[in-house]
Amino acid sequence: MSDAVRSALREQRIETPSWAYANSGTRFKVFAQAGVPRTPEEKIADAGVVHRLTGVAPTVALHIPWDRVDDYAALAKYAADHGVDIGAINANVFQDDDYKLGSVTNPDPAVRRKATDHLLECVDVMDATGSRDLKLWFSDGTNYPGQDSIRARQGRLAEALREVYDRLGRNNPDQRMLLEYKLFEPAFYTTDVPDWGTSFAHCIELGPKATVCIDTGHHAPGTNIEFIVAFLLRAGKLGAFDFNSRFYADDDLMVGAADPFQLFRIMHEIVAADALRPEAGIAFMLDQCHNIEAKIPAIIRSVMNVQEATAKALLVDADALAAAQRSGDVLGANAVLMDAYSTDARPLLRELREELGLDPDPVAAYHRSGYQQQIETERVGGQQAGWGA
Ligand code: PSV
Ligand code: MN
Repeated sequence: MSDAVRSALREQRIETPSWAYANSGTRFKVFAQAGVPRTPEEKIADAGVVHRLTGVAPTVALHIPWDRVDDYAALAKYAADHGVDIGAINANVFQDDDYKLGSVTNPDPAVRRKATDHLLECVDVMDATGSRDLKLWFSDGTNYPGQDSIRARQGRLAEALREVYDRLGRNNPDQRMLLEYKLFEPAFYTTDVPDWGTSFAHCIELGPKATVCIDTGHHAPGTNIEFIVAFLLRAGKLGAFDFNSRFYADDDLMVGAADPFQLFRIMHEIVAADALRPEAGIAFMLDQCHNIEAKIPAIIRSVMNVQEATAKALLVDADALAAAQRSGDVLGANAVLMDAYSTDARPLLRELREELGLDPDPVAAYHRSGYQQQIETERVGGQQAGWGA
């Protein structure tokens, strides 16, 4: 492994989401697990363990109000004491009764005001935690043709985004807005931010602090996600990933579980554009739910899956690829990519972890650590965190 590959892997940063440590499920059933956090602090403690074992997950994203506390500066201090920083602040304008017909696109101006105020509150939270990124996902849309004006809703969306955008950076010039899209669900007919093009257009209108967040689970089957990655990278408008994988709709399974080749192709575009470096400003985040599997080992596994895909992307022989592409050698170019993808990157990553003083097998290290038994014994009573809690 070349020094460049080694140092790129050492520098890689993957953010874990607070909600992945909590209980989750489908609309049919949430299965509770023993030892699940009851407070934002306990979620952060779990994120600290994932970082300690993997060495590449130094930030944890919060979701407001799921992670609402009285003192966010104190929460950031608590996180630092556990070896992690607070990452993106995710707004939540999808769980109040008021939002039945939408949040920032609701036909009622009073509901729009309430939703926009929540987004502004999230920027206040960012000021207190030192977070750079505000991540916005809107469940807004309609279920039936004629229900509302599609065009008017776009106008209302633009207005709310503008107000929030203009509030960014008052105390921290690095603050950014990440606008996430999702094809459908919960709205079934129109969704107000359904695809990367809509998100891109709003981000362009807003200005340089607004960029697109690609949630890998939010596309129609067969969508070429690496094309979207390449396009947005060229335009300087790719801000972040919400990594997960899907077999059918938004399944929120472990990244790299359903289609590791797709993850490799995505990471190849990132590496080819030299966008892996933290200074490139792309946040590599997980957005997953572990409904039936043990949560902390699943999150560790997910971090490792991203590392593996990244290592393979870094192993692509860029010179050989460029030469084959220049000479129109279709099979040769494809072979260069497939050679890298077919390489077993696990020994390299084990070596790297040892160099960093980590256990080469973080999942086994977790099972040996006794942490799971500890949280199962200690976290008894109280209300386990989960959707809406
Ligand atoms: C919506 O499906 C989404 O991907 C958004 O990122 C939300 O914030 C997150 O899931 C909630 O789990
Ligand atoms: Mn997401």
